[in-house]
This record gives sequence, C-alpha cells and structure tokens, in this order.
Amino acid sequence: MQLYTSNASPYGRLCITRAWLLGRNDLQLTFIDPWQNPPELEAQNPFGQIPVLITDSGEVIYNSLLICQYLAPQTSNAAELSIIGYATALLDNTINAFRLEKKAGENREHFLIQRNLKAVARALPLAPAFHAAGREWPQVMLGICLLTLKLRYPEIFSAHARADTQQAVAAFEQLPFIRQTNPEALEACQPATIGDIV
Ligand SMILES: N[C@@H](CCC(=O)N[C@@H](CS)C(=O)NCC(=O)O)C(=O)O
Repeated sequence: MQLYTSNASPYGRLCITRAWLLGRNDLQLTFIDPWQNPPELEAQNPFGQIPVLITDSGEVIYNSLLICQYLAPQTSNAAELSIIGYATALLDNTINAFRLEKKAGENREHFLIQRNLKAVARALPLAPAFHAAGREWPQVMLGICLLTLKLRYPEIFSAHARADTQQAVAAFEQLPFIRQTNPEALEACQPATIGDIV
C-alpha cells in the first residue's frame, strides 16, 4: 500500500498517525506538494488533493477519514462519532481559513475567514474532554486537530480553549509519535515507510 501525503498536511498526518498506531509498518509514503499540481498525484486523484491511499489491489481512496477507516475497519459508537465529527469540523474550519489567508492571500477580515474563525472560537470552549494519554482513535484524532489549530492560530487557541484542553494539548505535543509526525520532523526524516518513523 502507498500513501501520498505532504509534510505539512494535517489530513495526511491523521493517516500517518493512524497507520503508525496500528503498526502498519510496510505502508509506503510518498511526500508530494499538491499545490505544485504534480502530474503523478493528479493521475491518482484528479481532484489534486492529498492524502491518497493506493491499496494493494490498486484501489484509490482519497479523504483522510475514509483512509483511516480503511486502515482499521471498525464500527464507532455515537459517542466516538460525536468526537470524530467535532474534530473534523474543527480541522476543516481551521484549514479553510488558513488556506484562504496563506494560499489565496486574502485579508483576515475576508468574510469566509471570519466565518471559519468565529466558528472555531465558538466551538473551542465546547470541545469534548481531551486526554493526551488516550490511544482510542477519536481521542488521538481530536488531539491532532486541536494541535493543528494551535499551530496555525495560536492566539485563537489560547484565547478560547479551556484550561484543561490547553494542558492536555501541551502534553500531547510532547509525545514521541506526535513529535515525529510534525511537519519539521517529517521534512527532516522523509520516511519511506511508516516503519521508518521511529
Ligand atoms: N477532506 C479532505 C481534505 C484534504 C485536503 O484539503 N488536502 C490539502 C492538503 S492539507 C490539499 O491537498 N490541498 C490542495 C488542494 O486543495 O488543491 C480529507 O480529509 O482528506
């Protein structure tokens, strides 16, 4: 199996972390910048986005949630889906704003950026309880999404996240598997497979 991803993509990081926690050491990693429109990526995903998983039988799956589900098929209960839904919306709102600001060069006052960031600010005090030591997937996913917000918009995170959330995220970002999957670590290491992330 092969995963197309990028060093900086939080969606790719979800898939890498999921595979790492599952011990899928043979999963091959190809790092690629989707914003350069690489033909190799567009040949696999005509929408030009990462992450993309190519299964051993040649099926192509794009969308991080579906890739994570494929890596470990399991039924989630309502409480778990509720956390996954919150984490997904938090990440999507964060990345939508960041993309408009940093990729499209829009002003922070752009109404769509404001809409996304106000939604994040409203949602943060209502975040599900987060436990840095938890290894259940909804908790790990929530941690990665909260950490992405903290990295992209630290002032919003510190102003609106509850104290317990901030403490747990601070502990989470020190965990080895989180340090090893941050953008700088991946860029430095360029792991060829999940097993190369040590
Ligand atoms: N909903 C998708 C979002 C994937 C996504 O937005 N990927 C970004 C990188 S973080 C990308 O490929 N951007 C290039 C583009 O949108 O053209 C998922 O969960 O996989």
